[in-house]
Amino acid sequence: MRISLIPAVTYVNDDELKGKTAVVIDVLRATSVMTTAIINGASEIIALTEVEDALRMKDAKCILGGERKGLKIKGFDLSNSPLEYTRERVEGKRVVMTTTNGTKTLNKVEAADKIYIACMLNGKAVGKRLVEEEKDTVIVCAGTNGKFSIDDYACAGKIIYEANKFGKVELDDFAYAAFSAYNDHKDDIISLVKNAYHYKYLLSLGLGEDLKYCFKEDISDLVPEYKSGRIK
Ligand code: 3SL
Ligand code: MG
Repeated sequence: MRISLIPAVTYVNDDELKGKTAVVIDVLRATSVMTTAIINGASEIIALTEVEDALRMKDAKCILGGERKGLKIKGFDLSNSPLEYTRERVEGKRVVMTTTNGTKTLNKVEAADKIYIACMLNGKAVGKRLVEEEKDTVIVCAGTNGKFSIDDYACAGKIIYEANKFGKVELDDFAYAAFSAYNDHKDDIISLVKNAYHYKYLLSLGLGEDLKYCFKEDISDLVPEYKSGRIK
C-alpha cells in the first residue's frame, strides 16, 4: 500500500483522493476534539463550515462546539477545547461542530472512498487500520489558515511510523519526511511541535493544558469515520 501526504487543505485535489482512503489530521485541535467526543460516547458529530448553519441546528438534544480564532463562538455550548468534551457533557448527544480549519478540511476530502479522523490520541490505531485495510491512502493535514503546520506534520509522521511497524508501506517524499521527523523527535515530540505558529498562538491564549492533552499518544483504539457530513 502507498501513503502520500498533503501539507494543508489548500493542496487537496479530488483526483488524488479518488479510490483511496483519506486520513484527516487537525491535531490542534479539531480532530483531537472529535476523537475525544467519540471516546466519551457522543452519538455522532456533525461537521459544518459555517457558524450560522450550526446555530440553526441548536436544540435541546445537541451540543454546539467549535471556535473562531481559537475562542468559543457566541451562542455555542462549548469551545474547541477537547477537555470540555467530557463523558458528562457529551455521552449520548449529537455534537455539532464548526472550526476554522478542521471541519473545512473534512468537507474538502469527500471524493475519497473512506475518511478517517486522526490525531495523536488514536495515531497507533489509525496506522494499524490502514495496514489492515491495505488500501492506498492520502493523509491530509488541515494546516493553519491554508498553510503548512508543524503540529499536523508531526502527527502524520506518527501515523506513518505506526503503519510502518504493522506492515510494508510505500511512502511519497513528503510522507517519508514526516516519518523521519517523527522518528527523530518521538521521545520528546514537544521539542518539535513547540515551534509551530498555532502551538504558540494557543499557548498565548492560556491553553497550555489543551496542548499537553492533544500530544498524548495512543489513549484510544477508536478510529472515528466521517461519512456524509457525520462522524461516528
Ligand atoms: O482550525 C481548527 O479547526 C481549530 O482546530 C483551530 S483551534 O486550535 O481550535 O484554534
Ligand atoms: Mg490545526
